[in-house]
This record gives sequence, structure tokens and C-alpha cells, in this order.
Amino acid sequence: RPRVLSGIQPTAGSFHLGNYLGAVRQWVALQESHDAFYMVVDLHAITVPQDPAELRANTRLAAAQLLAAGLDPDRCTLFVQSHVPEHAQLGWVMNCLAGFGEASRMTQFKDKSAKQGSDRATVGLFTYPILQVADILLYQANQVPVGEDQRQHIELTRDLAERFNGRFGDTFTIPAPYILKETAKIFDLQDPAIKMSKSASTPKGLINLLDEPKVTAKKIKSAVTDTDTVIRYDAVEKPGVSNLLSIYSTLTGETVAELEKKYEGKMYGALKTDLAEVMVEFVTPFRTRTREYLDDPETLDSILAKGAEKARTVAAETLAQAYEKVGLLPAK
Ligand code: AQP
Repeated sequence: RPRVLSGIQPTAGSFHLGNYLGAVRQWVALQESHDAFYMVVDLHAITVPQDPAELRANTRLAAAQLLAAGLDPDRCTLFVQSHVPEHAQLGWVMNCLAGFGEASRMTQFKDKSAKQGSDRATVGLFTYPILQVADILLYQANQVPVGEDQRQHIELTRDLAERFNGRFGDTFTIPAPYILKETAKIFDLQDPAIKMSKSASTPKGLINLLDEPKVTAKKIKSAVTDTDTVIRYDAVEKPGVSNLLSIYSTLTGETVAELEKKYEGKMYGALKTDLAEVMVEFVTPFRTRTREYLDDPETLDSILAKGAEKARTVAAETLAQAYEKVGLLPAK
């Protein structure tokens, strides 16, 4: 079975709809056909200031949400990044392979550091994509299911894997991004020109899956559309309506064409009311399941411990090979 690897940050507490539709939903599907490794990337979360107690709680919360979304520990390996020390270890090797200019070209770093100011942005934030390279290469992943915003980081991963293999001999599988066109980028409900994001979106533009369903319904109903009245998919002319159609279509399995037909001659309000209902039906059981996992931290921790153990066997082997290839003297 081909292998997939992906991760999600535990920083925000609740996952948002972009995280779910852009990434987590694909993770759930891929565990059926792939040898799947999924992790909560807590080491990435400390690249920005964090509250220690919150980070710990959010790490469990992220794992609970992944299970609630449908990850099955018997079908995939679910673990916490910091439980597998090989990530930081291979991360260092990759830091020594990546060019400073190359890392400086990462747009996510440029955006985030510009917002924070260069004195406040950490070196960790700068090398974040390089740790991500190590995350992926450790598992010899063939594919990496992510949203569009991660494409550049996967490109960097491919470049560094090729560079390492070229310099030291075949070691790493070259991974490919796995990005579904329909959900590659879910947009902010209030500003459909930007992606839905925990840091850039306003509260009204962002759907947190763990919010009260009523709040979620309200956000859908007040989503920005346009002054036209036709319900039609057109990402350029009608980004707000198109975003709602993408969300609707993915959650229900109805195609966008079917939805366009269903809402022919109807007002935006009808589309929003129905989508609000679809969302409520989706988030209500999701919240309950998340709560159930959180209420049983022993089971949750034991799932994560087993996952880490499985992940480590793979990661340790790859790290040993990489260390040997670069010429580090093996410890006796
Ligand atoms: N709007 C989105 N549309 C599609 N996919 C998205 N992803 C994030 N936003 C969208 C995908 O979610 C996965 C996890 O991303 P992350 O760990 O970077 O999560 P995050 O940092 O909480 O997500 P944000 O909102 O993107 O945070 P900001 O913008 O504050 O850094 C990834 O596969 C990502 O592509």
C-alpha cells in the first residue's frame, strides 16, 4: 500500500472548516486505501508563543477531533509529533541541507513574519517548513494530503529529498502533494478573497467545528455573497456563492451542477438556510464524539502511545539511514 503522511497543528483549539474539508476529510478516506500516518504537530505549534497548559490540552483536543472526524487507530497510525524525537533529529539534518535563500522564499513565513515583525518572529517559524520536510521524509511518504496553502512546502520537501538523494545516495521517497481541487482552498465567509484561517479570518468569517451549532448556522446565513441573484459556481465573479457551493457539495456528496439545478430561480437565502442545516447536522455529532474522546483521556493517551510506538519504528529506521549517509559516526 502506498503511504500517506500529514499533520495538523493543535494551536487553535477547534479545527476550522478549512482544516476539515481541505485536509482531515481526505485523511479519513485515505486510511482505507493507504498506509496512513497522521500526527498532531505540537513542535510546529511552539513556533509562535504558546501557553503551556493550553498547548497540552489542545494537543489532546486535536487528537480527539481527528478520531471524531473518523480516523480509526486500527486503520491508521495516529500520534503526537513530539512523541517521536526523530522529527527534531532529522529536522536538524534538513536544516543543514536547505539554503537560507530557499527557506526565505517560503510565502507562509514571509506573511506570518511580516505580521509579527522580524524581532518577534522566531527562528523556529523560519525553519518550520524544514521541520515539515523531515516530518514527511521520515515516513517515506508517497503522498501528502493537505490544502493548497501547503503546496510550496511540499515542493521544498521534494527538492530537499532529491538533493539529499543526489548527494548521499538514494535514501528518501520523493513525495507528491495530494490536493483535491474542490476543497483545496476554503474561503473566509466574510471575505471570500482570502482563505479561511485561524489567524487571518475574523470570527464571523471562520467556522470552528466545535462552536455552538447555532453560532455556525448564523455564520453561514450571514456569509457574504454578491449583488447578483443567480446561484451559480464562478470562482472569479462569484467567489462567495462558489465557496458556499463547494462546502455544500463536499458535505452532502451532491455535485455543484446538481446544486445549481436544485437552486435555479431560488434566492441566496434558500441556499444559505439549507447549507446552515447541513452544517448543523455535521457539527452536532462531531462535537459529541469529540467530547466523548476527551472525557476518556486514558483511552486517548493509550491510542496516542500506540501510535507513537508504531511511528517510531519507521522513523528510527529512516533516521539511522540518513545519519549514516551523511557520515555521522554510529554510537556503539
Ligand atoms: N482554508 C483552507 N482551505 C483548505 N485547507 C486548509 N487548511 C488550512 N486552511 C485551509 C489545511 O488544513 C491543514 C492543517 O493546517 P494547519 O496545521 O496549518 O492548521 P492551522 O495552522 O490551524 O490552519 P490555518 O488556519 O491555515 O492557520 P494559519 O493560517 O493561522 O496558519 C493543512 O493541510 C492546511 O493546508
